[in-house]
Amino acid sequence: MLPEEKEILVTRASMPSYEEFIEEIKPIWDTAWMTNMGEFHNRLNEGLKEYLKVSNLILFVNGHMALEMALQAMNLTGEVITTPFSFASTAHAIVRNNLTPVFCDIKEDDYTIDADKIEELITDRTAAIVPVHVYGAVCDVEKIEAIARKYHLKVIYDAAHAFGEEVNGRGVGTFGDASMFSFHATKVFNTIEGGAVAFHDPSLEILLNYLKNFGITGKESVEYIGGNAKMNEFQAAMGLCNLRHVDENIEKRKKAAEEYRSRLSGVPGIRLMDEKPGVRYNYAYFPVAFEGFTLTRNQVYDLLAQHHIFARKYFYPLIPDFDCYKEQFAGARVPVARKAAENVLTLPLYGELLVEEADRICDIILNAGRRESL
Ligand code: T4K
Repeated sequence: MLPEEKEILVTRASMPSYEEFIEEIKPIWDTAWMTNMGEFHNRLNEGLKEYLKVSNLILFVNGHMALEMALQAMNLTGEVITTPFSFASTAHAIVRNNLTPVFCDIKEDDYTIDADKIEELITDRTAAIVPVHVYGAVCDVEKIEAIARKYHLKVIYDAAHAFGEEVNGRGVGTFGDASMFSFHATKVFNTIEGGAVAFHDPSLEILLNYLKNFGITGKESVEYIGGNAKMNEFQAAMGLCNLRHVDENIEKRKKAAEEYRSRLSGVPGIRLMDEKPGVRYNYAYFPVAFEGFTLTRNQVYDLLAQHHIFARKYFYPLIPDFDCYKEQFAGARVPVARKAAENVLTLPLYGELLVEEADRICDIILNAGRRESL
């Protein structure tokens, strides 16, 4: 296959070598212990606490259930202020807890919730804020903390995209009351499927552990209406392997991301996401906004697809415009988020993406842009 015919998807899961994984899971055949908080689960839990620089962490079967159960553990009622510019999971976790999402607009420079617009949405029913570190851009954590303190609100971050990020050396999962990380195959670090909640109040640990195991509290007692959200031993084993390589993986992503940045920054009509000083980024996604470029976002998407390059429109449509929400929320006043949903394309980015491939993607976009402007 010619290099220009090779299919390039938006991401490609990072995996250890076949031999490394097989060696890792061998002991499971001795113990036959495959799930329910086994040895691999517990080792990964400790390893991740250290890597993420958080004091309290509980593993889950996936990021979505982690977020749902973090919200359940907070015992909230009423409204939750959140972003419309995210994956379905964020709003679904709120609604599935019988809470009402209130959509706050986002910032143009990094697509995170606009903290200056939160206060005007607070009512006497507001219980919490669920911001998202979307694409790995860290939210305005200080402003959000000040608002939460002033109005006695809980803050639960959706940090699905922010694995391993730090702000001035502090783990991103230490902000707010809790943070959810996703370890899905498409993420910077994966356990095939998986997730975790990092949290501030250590007394939540017992409750979260009960909730993920049906609310069972003893041999003959069930005190909570929990679910089944346990990470199994094979997932944890994949995590233990991937954790050994995650720094190397982030370095490789960084190289491809830097190539995109150097080729695309300063091009009229193309806007790249701002990077803030003091943040250790993980290069999870590379979003590009086409605003007044010679091609629209959708034209760039189609053009790349003709070259077997499958970028993605994360996050289109906007959550309030989903079929399941539009009746109630399509009127949400979120113009910046609407514009982002129309204009942003996330380019392929993963550890194995070669710098030359990133370069070729830029060539395709820039050459077509030049042709159109003639
Ligand atoms: N909050 C936010 C902000 C999130 O973005 C997500 C998940 C969540 C919460 C919930 O976390 P989890 O419960 O998922 O842990 C993908 C992922 O399924 C989803 O985890 C992720 N966000 C979302 C942004 O992207 P799709 O429907 O776009 O995935 P899919 O199947 O099209 O895969 C994308 C590309 O990834 C493929 O083209 C190739 C590559 N891939 C995919 C899979 C499944 C692999 O290389 N290996 C694989 O096994 O949702």
